Amino acid sequence: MRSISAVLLSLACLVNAHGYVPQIKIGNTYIPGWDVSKDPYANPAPVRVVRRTPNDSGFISNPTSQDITCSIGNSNLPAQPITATVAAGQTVTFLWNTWPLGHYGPMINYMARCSGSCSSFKGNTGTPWFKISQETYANGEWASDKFAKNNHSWTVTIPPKIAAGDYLLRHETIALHGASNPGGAQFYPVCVQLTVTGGGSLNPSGLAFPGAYSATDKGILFNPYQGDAANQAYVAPGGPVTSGLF
Ligand SMILES: [Cu+2]
Repeated sequence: MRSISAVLLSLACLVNAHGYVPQIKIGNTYIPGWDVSKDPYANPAPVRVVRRTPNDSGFISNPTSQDITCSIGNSNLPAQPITATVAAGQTVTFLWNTWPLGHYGPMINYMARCSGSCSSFKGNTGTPWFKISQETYANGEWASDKFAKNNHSWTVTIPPKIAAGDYLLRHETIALHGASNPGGAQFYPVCVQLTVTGGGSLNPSGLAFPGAYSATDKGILFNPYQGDAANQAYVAPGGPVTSGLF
């Protein structure tokens, strides 16, 4: 049975625009992201390090669609011609414009080495992706609520041991408030184009987007209201964090 609050949250979901990433921060430097409220309408289209989407801040409900790679419509849009430079071991902070409490779910981060230039790399074929970090549920709180309470920002550390080069960083939250039914999970991925400097010699890969997720994965078809999430031992989709990166 769905609680009243679950129903209200679902309604809020329908009428409110969802969050997006209008700004990122690397070290102490703020860099424009993709502002869904303005950037799709600007002419000429702005050049950004965060991959563009149409005028859509909604969610993806089919984890095997082309949209799962880098957000809605991204596979049909030209990639951006620039990257942001970050040293291996340094952090990238995603400064979302908003995020609601109660969109229970994990925060997950992946990377993929751009084959050739990131400006011509879609990331939607082969298995270039690897998981670099994730948080699920800890200390009585979903990672998504920790994110919402932290001024809807999330900081990702670039693994110190990956090889220097150009990469996509795929940052994602999955909202599980409606995920007890198949197709009810909501995916919110966003990709940023990075040039990683320094680093080590590792060149991990192994995951595909689309491909890494299916609608019936335990971490995707999941009822977050069925008792304490800790007792359900929630396991995020996409497998474990790649070992040896840090
Ligand atoms: Cu929502």
